[in-house]
This record gives sequence, structure tokens and C-alpha cells, in this order.
Amino acid sequence: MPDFLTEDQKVLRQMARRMARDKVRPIAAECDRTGRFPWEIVEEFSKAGFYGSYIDEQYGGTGGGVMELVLITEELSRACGGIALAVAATALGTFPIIIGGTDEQKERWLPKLASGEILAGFGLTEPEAGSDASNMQTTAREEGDYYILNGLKHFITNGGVAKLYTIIASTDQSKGIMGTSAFVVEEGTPGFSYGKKEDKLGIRASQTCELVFQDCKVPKANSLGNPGRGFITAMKTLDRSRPGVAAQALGIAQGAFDLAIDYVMKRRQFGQAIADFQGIQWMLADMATEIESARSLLYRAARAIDAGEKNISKLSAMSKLKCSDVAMKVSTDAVQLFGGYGYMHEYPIEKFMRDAKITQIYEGTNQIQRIVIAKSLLKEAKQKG
Ligand code: COS
Repeated sequence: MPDFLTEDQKVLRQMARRMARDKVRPIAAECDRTGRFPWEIVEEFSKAGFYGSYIDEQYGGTGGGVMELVLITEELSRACGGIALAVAATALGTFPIIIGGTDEQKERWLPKLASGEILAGFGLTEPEAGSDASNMQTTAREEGDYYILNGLKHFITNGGVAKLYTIIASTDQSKGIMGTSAFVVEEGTPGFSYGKKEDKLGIRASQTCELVFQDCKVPKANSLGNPGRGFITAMKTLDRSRPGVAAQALGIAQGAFDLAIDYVMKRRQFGQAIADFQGIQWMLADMATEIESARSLLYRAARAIDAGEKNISKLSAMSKLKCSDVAMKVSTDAVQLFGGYGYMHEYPIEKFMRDAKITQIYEGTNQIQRIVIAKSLLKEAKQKG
């Protein structure tokens, strides 16, 4: 256990580990198979205080930061990367309020989010605006005391289970990304409805669906930050939330590794445990080394963000890039170690490989992370002169 964790963080991690073992693992396979959203676990997460772990005390949280979110997400993902998203994706939808909200807006929404009374989601992605987030077509037109939203957001994690969504829409298309703004849209707002629910390869316990806006009347009081700052708020949000994806990936890698090492010690072939073969031992050594190096980078990123370091985009993107690639490699190798059994739904290991894949794709593909990292490097080099 790293020495730099505070006593409170160690306790939180222990709580999340127990929750993963006792509550999440027993239902992971069923939720994966059926695509059921585990409301009963959300209640447990609320009681444990997970939703308030990264929210200031004055708004009902416990005053932690990204490190707390990372520790919880990592531990829960060891049991199920999909169920862990009930916390991590709510953080993604909440960060824009923390970043761009006024005191009044924070008082209005954060206590409900901190207690887990409601979940949140984040609406940036559209069918034609994935990596190219600047190409969004959703518009928000001013009309009296309202903004009128029209458009479609898709692939929205927590879509349909969240009650509050932070949405990025264009308030002035002639200004491109500098003409975008952020809004809070609550379930039940006239003109807001849910569209297609996605059937996914992995993270099936997490619900993903479209958000549809048809002349949706959003009060001006729900506008976050200054008009024109929507894209910047979205980028700042992703800087804080990508370590959450990294933590999900790391937990998936660790969970797959735990099952694999247990299996190779029990599985006997050629008259001995397969763990006695050096070829298998080398695989285990590589997997564990990758996991540890990914964890070091992720904790470094989380601590930098919480310490208010500048240029967090680079470390945040690096943590997501590294941890998600490690999750894919380790979970694939874990399936390999299980041999034919690993390929069967009957065994728990293939789920880790399916769950791992999305971490290389969402909140910016790993190709996008490389762009973010390279931009930061070049900016730093220029500043040094
Ligand atoms: N924090 C603050 N400001 C930021 C920022 C950040 N992390 N990232 C960019 N900005 C600012 C830039 O400083 C720039 O402002 P100025 O012109 O005033 O300097 C502005 O935003 C535009 O930035 P940039 O020129 O880098 O934007 P690009 O359109 O070239 O590309 C990428 C940005 C590709 C990195 C961005 O679109 C991105 O991250 N795309 C992926 C989106 C994503 O993750 N989608 C997944 C769905 S979200 S769940």
C-alpha cells in the first residue's frame, strides 16, 4: 500500500474493497448477462458515502478529490468494471458543476449528488462529434428566461438512470468551439427524452443511451459558467475524469490478474500445476509489472490534480492511455492462461477482457490521449524556449 495515502483514504479503499467482494462480485455475472442496472448496489454505494467522496464538505461531500474517486473505482472494478461506473460516470456528470457552477448552483445540485439521491451523466458526444467534439450539432437558442435545446447526444453512460445531465451545446455556431456552453438538464424537463438504449460488448451492467432534445426548455439558471466556455468546461472535466477511467481499467487488470494467478496454481497439466512452467511465470511477472507501473502513473496523476498542479491534461491523459492498454493486455493474457475455459461465458475471466476494451475508447480514444499528451509536451517545450 503506498505510504502517501492518508488514513482516511486507506479506510475508504478498504471499504470499497469489501464492498466489491461482498456486494458487487456476487451479482456481476448476472448483471453482465442481463444488462440489469444494479439499483440495490447504488443504495449501498450511497450509504458508504462513495458519491460524496470527491465533493466539498460544504456541499454534503467528505471533501476528498480525484484520488478518492480513483481508489473507489479501482477497487469496485476489480469485481465489475460495469457496476463501478455507477460511481465513476456520476463523477463525470458532476465535475462540470464543480468546475463551472456558481455557489447557488452547487448548493442546488451537489448535496443530492453527494448523497447518491440522484445520479448524473455527461452529454458531450454526438453521432458526428466523437473525437472531434468541436463538431457538435446540438444547439441552445436563447428565448426569454430559457435556452431552447435541439439535438441528440449519444453513447451517454448512465443515460436513463441518471436524473441530471450536464450537456454541452452550441449557443453560437459561427464561433465554433468558443460558441459552446454547458447546461444542467434534469429528467422531466419538457422536450427532453431518452432515445435508443445500447446493447454493448462489455460494461453491460452500466446503462448507455441517447439523450434527445426537441425544443427542450432549459431555464437560464441552469446554464453553467459563461456562455462560450462550454468546450473548455468539457476539457477541464475530462482532465479530472480520465483518471477515473484509468482506475476502472486498472481495477479490471488487477481483477483479471487475481483470477489468473489463482487459476494457474490450481490447474494441472503434464502432471504439475501450470504455474510451475517458466513460460507461465514470465507471463505473470510481466502482467504484475505492468499493473504496478500503471498504478504508479495513475496515483501520480490523481495526486497532481488534487494538489492543483498546472498542466494536468498531460498526466491525466497518460494515466488513461497506460492503464487502459494494460487492462486490455492483462485481461487478454488472463484469458490465455485459462486456455479454452477462458473463452467460455461459464468462467468469469472473459468478461474482464470485454469490459477492458471500452477503456481504450471512451472519454477520448487512446489516439486522442496521445494528441493531448503531445500538445502538452510541445507547449511545455515552447514555454522553456
Ligand atoms: N483545459 C483548459 N482548456 C483547454 C483544454 C483543457 N484541458 N484543452 C483545450 N483547451 C482549450 C485550448 O487552450 C484552446 O483554447 P485557446 O484557443 O483559447 O488556447 C481551446 O480549448 C481549443 O483547444 P484545442 O485547439 O486543443 O482543440 P482541438 O479542437 O484541436 O482538439 C481535442 C482538442 C482533440 C484534444 C479534443 O477535442 C478532445 O479531447 N477530443 C476528445 C473528446 C472526447 O474525449 N470525447 C469523448 C466523449 S466525452 S465522454
